[in-house]
Amino acid sequence: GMRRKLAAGNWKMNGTSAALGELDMLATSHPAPGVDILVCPPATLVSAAVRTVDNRSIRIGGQDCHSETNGAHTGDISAAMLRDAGATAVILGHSERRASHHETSEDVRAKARSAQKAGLMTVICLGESLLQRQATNTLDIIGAQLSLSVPDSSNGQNLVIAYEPIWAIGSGMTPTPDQIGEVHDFMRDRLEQRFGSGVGRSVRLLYGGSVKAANAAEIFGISNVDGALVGGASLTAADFGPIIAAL
Ligand code: G2H
Repeated sequence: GMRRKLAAGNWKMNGTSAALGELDMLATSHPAPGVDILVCPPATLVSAAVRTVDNRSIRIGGQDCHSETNGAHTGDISAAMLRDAGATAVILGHSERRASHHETSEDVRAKARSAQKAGLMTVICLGESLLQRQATNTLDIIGAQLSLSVPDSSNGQNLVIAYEPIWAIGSGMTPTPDQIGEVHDFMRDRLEQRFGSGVGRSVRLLYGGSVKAANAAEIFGISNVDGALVGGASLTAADFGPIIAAL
């Protein structure tokens, strides 16, 4: 197809410089010519991670950024700073940030606009809670998050969407292939409606939430699933490598 597969690793708040050895091993043992690999370590490791991969086929990204370029925002980092450190991507709107840092979809869109302007590929996360799914309005939730979180400046190169049902994150529970396919088909339709079929069809749609080697091949076989956003199983080359190989 026209969309290159993408395996994205989200290290969350895990990893000190010792973890760079895993990245080096991943780059050495899993050259995956037909697919894209993105690793998003904590911000403290971005520069060192860029040096570690040393232009081998892994891109490095951040896990969040501020919507402004600089200023009085203690503790925050900007998209331009990530870019300056060598990152080429950033995860935005992860449910852990929406929950713990009260990020709204409007916040996520402002961050994404700034990140795309700085030349970063944005991996925008969305997903429903268990309560929302039980109330059977999953597609309404996803539709609203998608339209509010994605900026107009998006295209197939600077936008990736990750569907991460909150109840599947770090829980070991994964949705059925039909449940994943329903949401991914819906997101594809919405993107084509908004951006036209050319751009809409070129945006990559990742699934995220308890992806591991044992379920990766089945998930990658679902229509409109172009890869995965992987948390826990992206921390070691031994776990992440087989997931990449299943793409
Ligand atoms: C969802 C996912 C990565 P995990 O948060 O973003 O984490 O694979 O550990 O469920």
